[in-house]
Amino acid sequence: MSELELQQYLFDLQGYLVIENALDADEVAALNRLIDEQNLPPPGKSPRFGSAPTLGSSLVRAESIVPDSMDVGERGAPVGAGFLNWGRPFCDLLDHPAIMPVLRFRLGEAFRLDRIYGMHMRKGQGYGKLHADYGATAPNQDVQPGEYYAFRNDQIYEGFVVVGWALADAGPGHGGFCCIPGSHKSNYRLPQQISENFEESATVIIPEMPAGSVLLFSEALTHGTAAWRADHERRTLLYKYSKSHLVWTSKRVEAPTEVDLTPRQQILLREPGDPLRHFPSLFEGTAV
Ligand SMILES: O=C(O)CCC(=O)C(=O)O
Ligand SMILES: [Fe+2]
Repeated sequence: MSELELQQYLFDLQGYLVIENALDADEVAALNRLIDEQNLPPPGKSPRFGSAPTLGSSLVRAESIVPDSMDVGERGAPVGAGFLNWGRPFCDLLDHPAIMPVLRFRLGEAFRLDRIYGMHMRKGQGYGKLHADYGATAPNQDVQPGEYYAFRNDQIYEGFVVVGWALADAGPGHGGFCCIPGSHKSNYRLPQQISENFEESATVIIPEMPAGSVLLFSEALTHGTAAWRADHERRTLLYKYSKSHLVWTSKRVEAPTEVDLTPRQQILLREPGDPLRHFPSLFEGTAV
């Protein structure tokens, strides 16, 4: 069985996948140095930094979704490019070879970057609660069905894949990203008994992610953020991808002014469009 087949199996089974050593120690250090240079305020009420686009929508209904107006530490213009403006290493993660084959399997040939933000947390900091953006536990259950694609129980089952780059060690002893493995396939809403005490629930796990690991997960997975327990600061960069015709917000991540993107990276920032008709393949003439 090839490595990709193994990754496909695990992603499908668990709703998430961790690839260790996707970045080497020098690459992790370079990204951390560039973040340090931003002189961000210490992690505050919201752990987010470097977001794009900034949302702040009054239409946000889900309590679990924190409007980006709560973000702190925004620097660099235009604000619509977020941390992509902080240097080429952030842009090179957009289509890093470790993630492209997995994203292709989940999202097809044509997909786009919907939004980005970083997460930093200090010891003792908690955040959020368990949530899923698609499926039985999602807040969008009552949307009207669309046309020509399969809906079960009028629910949206298509979704997003989140890519999270660990720039500091994270794992069961530290806190950070947590999830209920396999919950992207669940037919029932998350029971209150689990959501109320999710950090104590045996069904909720925190994957081991040494610095340099990359995490991919479906937004249909029930997931959240466990309180940070480590002495060192949590640092994760999140890149959220969707099929080319799907969007989360009416705003877009803008191209950075400080870095020239490659043609493939530029495709990721295009306006949404029907796959391969109004949005090109990301894999034309490439090995991955
Ligand atoms: O990495 C985390 O703490 C969870 C972030 C999250 O909820 C998300 O990306 O949707
Ligand atoms: Fe989330």
